[in-house]
Amino acid sequence: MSSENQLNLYSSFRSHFPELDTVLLTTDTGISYTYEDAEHCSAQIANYLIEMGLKRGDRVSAQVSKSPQALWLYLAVVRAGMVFHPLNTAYTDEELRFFLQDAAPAMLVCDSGRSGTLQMLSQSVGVTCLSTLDADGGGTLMQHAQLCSVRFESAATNAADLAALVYSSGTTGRPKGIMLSHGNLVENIAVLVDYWGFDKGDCLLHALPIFHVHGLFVAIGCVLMSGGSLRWLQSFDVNTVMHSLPYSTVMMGVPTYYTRLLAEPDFNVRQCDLIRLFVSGSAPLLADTFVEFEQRTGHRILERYGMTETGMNTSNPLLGERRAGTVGFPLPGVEVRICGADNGGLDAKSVGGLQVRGPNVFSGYWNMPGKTAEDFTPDGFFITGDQAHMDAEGYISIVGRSKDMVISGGLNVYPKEVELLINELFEVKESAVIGLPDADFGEIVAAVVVLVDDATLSEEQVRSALKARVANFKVPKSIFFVEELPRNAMGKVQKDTLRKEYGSKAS
Ligand code: MLC
Ligand code: AMP
Repeated sequence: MSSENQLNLYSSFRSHFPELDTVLLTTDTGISYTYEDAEHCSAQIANYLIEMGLKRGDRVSAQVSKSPQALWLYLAVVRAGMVFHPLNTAYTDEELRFFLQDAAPAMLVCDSGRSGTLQMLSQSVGVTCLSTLDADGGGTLMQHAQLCSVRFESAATNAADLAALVYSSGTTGRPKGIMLSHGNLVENIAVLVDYWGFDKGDCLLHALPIFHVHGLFVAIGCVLMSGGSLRWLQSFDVNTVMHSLPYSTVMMGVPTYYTRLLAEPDFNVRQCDLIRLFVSGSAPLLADTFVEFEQRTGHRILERYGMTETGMNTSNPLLGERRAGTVGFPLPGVEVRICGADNGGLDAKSVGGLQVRGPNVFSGYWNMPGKTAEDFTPDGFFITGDQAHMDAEGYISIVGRSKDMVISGGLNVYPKEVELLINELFEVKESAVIGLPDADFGEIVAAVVVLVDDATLSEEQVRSALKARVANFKVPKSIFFVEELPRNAMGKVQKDTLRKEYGSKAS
């Protein structure tokens, strides 16, 4: 392969680093780390991974708390040409077993509190190398890495080489590994830096988790590719966010972050003195929230639209009008079309399936060539499963989903996965899982359950059975017991009827 194709995400970041003694991030406990820390610590971890026998292309799975060291780990993995596989910290052992079996990583990094259980679990699925990394940076990973050299030459990866493997569940209940290349990430982040006007003077308030595209690639990427800095919060705590806003120029969040800020009587315009941009995404931002936020702060939140498979696709403009209820225009280099069932183009203003093509679009699902082929059109557009329309000025609105999916507080839940688990309960005949509107999370997961004759089961029993098996955010917050589920003539459960019936009854 010619050197023209050479591209490494870390090297692309590195070429935008300012003087290495510049502060890169400041934590909520007031500890600062410089760009030199990022450069040296990621080199040490990369050297350690190689010392442990890991090679280019090997997956490194990480189920770790958010910490500066977790960020160094991500940078080290892509720097060494390995594949970063982030895992939600809420995943249970059972969920983890699937991910480890499927991704077959060469190393798992986890919190030392879980290392006993995970040691056995990972060995049982053939993952022999385990390191620990705790929220305070302690654990075996940094202990060993600190003994390694602070010099490391980034791997000469190519644009098409994998940088990350990020899982999302699917409509069949089986999670899919989304393969993201160095090219996908570099291209998309570079466009965002330019489109949103990032530069080295920016300080981004980072309260998002770092196991998803939004917090990991978009937020961190924009900073590292512009030489700016991060106000690094452990998680979204509304008071800490209000205290951190006065030091920040940009905030990125899911809509819940903005509704939680608005719910605080103390949240005010003075805290936003330095802020030049609020960005929202991962779930629909209600027009009411947009309007209320502008009334309270004078800021019009910039809403954008993306997916794990594609990174960011569309955005409201930085300088032009940001329109409530829309996700703006296709980003430069990203082709977006709205199609009917036959993939044909539609008349202006019609609602149809949104499809995307561009250098940001992933290369396929890990070990699932059939599913990959199914989700692309013959001319190379990715079928997102989102329903959209475009207004006369070209603003796109996401108006629904053809995929059965709930987005709760920015986290996706696929009903099928939860239904399968509920249906496994001895007392349950069948169930339907739906999303219901919620003022805080946007949508919450709810379950409508039919019991077998004479069986008894409480909401709490269903919840605790599920909590043992899946991450908390997938556990239904409302559960309704019914005699039977409404079905259409074809025997399909009518989820719309359930959503209408239970929409106002969610607890
Ligand atoms: C936590 N819980 C949730 C939840 N988060 N339940 C539903 N939906 C969620 N998102 C659970 C908790 O475990 C707890 O369960 C109970 O709900 C109440 O928790 P909480 O204290 O209110 O939640 P909190 O810890 O404050 O977290 C809420 C949140 C967080 C919104 C701050 O979920 C968050 O940061 N979400 C962002 C997710 C994200 O980064 N999405 C980007 C995906 S990338 P119990 O049982 O203990 O009471 C993507 C692409 C793109 O979509 O376009 O960006
Ligand atoms: P994920 O699988 O976590 O990457 O989630 C991607 C999905 O989030 C998209 O397919 C959309 O359904 C949804 N999404 C992301 N941003 C927005 C937005 N601004 N408005 C509406 N839905 C969004």
